[in-house]
Amino acid sequence: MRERLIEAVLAGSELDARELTQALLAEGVSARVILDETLVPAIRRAGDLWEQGEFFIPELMQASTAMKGAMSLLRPRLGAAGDSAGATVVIGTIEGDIHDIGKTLVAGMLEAAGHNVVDLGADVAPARFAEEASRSKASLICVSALLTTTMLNQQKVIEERNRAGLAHVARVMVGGAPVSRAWADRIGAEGYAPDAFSAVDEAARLLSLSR
Ligand code: B12
Repeated sequence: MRERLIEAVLAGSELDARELTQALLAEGVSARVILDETLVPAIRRAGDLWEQGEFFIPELMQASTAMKGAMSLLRPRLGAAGDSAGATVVIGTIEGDIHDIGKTLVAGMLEAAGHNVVDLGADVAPARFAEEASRSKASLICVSALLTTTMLNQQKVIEERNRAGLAHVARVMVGGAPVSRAWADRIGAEGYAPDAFSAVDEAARLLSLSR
């Protein structure tokens, strides 16, 4: 059934992807296993097919829509054992970048951990993160980037945050496939996590610094 779910994502069939996800859940397979061992490999395989010239952007878009449909069933079940301090978190994908699957997963995990998440979506201007953090009194700003070109703009979020006088109020956590701890250190981001699961622990660490 997992192979069929991978096929459904690759075929861009949201309906099938949702049905198969539901069936796997009914069989008792955990949401995390479905995500890690089926959906994430499926979207990566779509990326490989794209690199090999077998997929074009529309196929990749359909695959991501199918993946998001399946993910919406998993999100309420991805309960994380993190800090449920109920902090306000502002999250978005940086300006110039429309990749939002990973960001949405991180947002879902933080929500599952008990935080109040304000999701600004994708292609978000650096100043907008700081404005929203100020408006919603957020203690954490999360910035996703999937492109080596757009990750440069993550630094601008930190500059805008500092300019708004929020340096000691709202910590910044960065992430996304090309992002690393070394990059986070270089641009002055307080936090970094390689995936949505460790993002919950990293958020708890950063929030404990703020207290
Ligand atoms: C799906 C996809 C798309 C879809 C996006 C649909 C959507 N709504 O998101 C579409 C088709 C639109 C797309 C477009 C493009 N794409 Co694209 N895309 C991908 C693909 C195949 C998968 C990305 C994905 O969703 N992965 C699955 C998620 C779960 O993983 P993730 O995003 O890494 O997120 C995890 C972690 O990184 C982390 N994380 C993510 N964000 C955050 C944030 C924080 C705060 C934290 C702590 C953690 C964290 O946690 C997540 C969950 O565990 C990748 C290839 C790949 N293998 O990654 C290419 C890829 C990212 N795309 C690429 C490119 C080049 C493009 C285009 C420029 C193509 C073009 N010529 O038009 C455009 C960009 C348009 C733009 N301006 O943004 C390149 C980037 C190369 C680079 N290094 O810069 C890649 C790597 C493909 C490749 N090998 O060349 N793409």
